[in-house]
Parts: sequence; structure tokens; C-alpha cells
Amino acid sequence: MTDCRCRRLCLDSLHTDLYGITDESLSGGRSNVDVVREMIAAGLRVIQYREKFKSAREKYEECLAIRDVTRRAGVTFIVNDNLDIAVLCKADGVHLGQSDLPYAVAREFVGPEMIIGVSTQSPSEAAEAVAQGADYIGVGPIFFTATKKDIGTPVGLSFMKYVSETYPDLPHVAIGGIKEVNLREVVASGARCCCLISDLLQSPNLVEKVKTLRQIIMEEQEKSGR
Ligand code: TZP
Ligand code: MG
Repeated sequence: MTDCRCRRLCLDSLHTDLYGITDESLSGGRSNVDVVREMIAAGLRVIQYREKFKSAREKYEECLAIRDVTRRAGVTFIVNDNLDIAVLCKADGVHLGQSDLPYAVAREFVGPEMIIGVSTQSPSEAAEAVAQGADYIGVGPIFFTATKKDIGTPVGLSFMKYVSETYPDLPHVAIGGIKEVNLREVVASGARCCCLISDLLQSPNLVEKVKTLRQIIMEEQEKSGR
């Protein structure tokens, strides 16, 4: 059993503007734990551990440390791919791609409390994720990105618009090739929550960068009357 923070609190935290994801290969020598501390200092409410180049042991140990700092800060902690590590480190949630274990199997494994997010790239994948009970969906890759190697064709802004109009109350995370320079168009297409992995991790000052991104999101949401 996990002792993840109250499911209700975690679900509420998904209605946020920026979703943080780690990637040590893009972090300029900082550890994932250091980056998580910076994300917390910047005020992010949801942070996902995503690490493609480490052993299960290393990932487990990092997740334990990240669980500790996120719990103290009251920040929702999600683990990408690894259900076992998510449960063992008592994360608040897991994130599943389309080639990870199916939602129903994952739910059986992690239990009823944990948040489960599912990546989607098409209306049919979104409909399936929603029907199965996903707590939030990933929407993307919106644009081309070099950060994730196994992506198909970018889905573009039209899919973001489709998701925001079809599932207005379902938390989502727009992802893939989003940067400060194109963030306005993503938000104008209906995105309420965005993830910018490389642009955030490679910025010289993460805390200042988050302030800038939040300002852009707020301005664009105001323009579209949200
Ligand atoms: N899922 C879809 S695209 C992507 C993931 C994890 C990578 C996004 O990285 P970036 O650097 O924000 O383009
Ligand atoms: Mg995955």
C-alpha cells in the first residue's frame, strides 16, 4: 500500500499551470534531486521523475530522496513508467505512456488512491484514457522534440484544442517541443497546464524562468477569457 497524500489534494494540484519533469541529461550537471528542490522553490505543484538512463536501483534511491523533499513541500510527486518504484517510494502517482502497462493493470497494482496519468496522441487514445479512468492525460508531442527519442509525428495545436474543448474539466498536460517562444500559441489553443522539459532545465535560472512562463500563461489565459 502506498501512503500517498490524500487523493483529493493530489487531484486538485493537477489544476495547475506548469508541470515539472526531471531529466538529468539536460540539467547541466545538477542532480535530479537538486532540480526538484529548485522546482519547489519556483512554486511548481506537480513534479514527475523521468529518467531514461539510470538503473532501477539508482532511480529508486533518487525517488526516495525526491519523495522526502516533495512531501515536506506538499508537492505532488509522480513517477514515470516504473510502477514498482512509484509504489515502493510512496509517490502520489504514476505516468503511463501508450507502450507502458495498460491502465487497468496499473490501477490494480497501485491501488485506488494513486493518481494515474496517461499520454495521448489522438482523439481515440484520449477517449480510451478517459473511459478507463485516467486522472489526467498528457497531450503531445505538440511540436517536434529531441528530448524524447521514440515519438511519432507531432500532434500539433489542433489536438490540444480538441482535448481542451472535448474534456474541459479533465486535467491535462501539454508537452513536446514547448518553449517560452511558442508557449503563447499553446495556451491560446486551450492548454491550461504545460510542460517544458528542456527549456526549463536548460535555463540559467529556473526560478526566474518559471516566473516568466507563468506570466505568459496568465496573459494568454486572460486574453482568451479563461
Ligand atoms: N512526452 C511527449 S514529448 C516529451 C515527453 C516526455 C518530451 C518533451 O520534452 P521537451 O524538452 O519539453 O520538448
Ligand atoms: Mg513511459
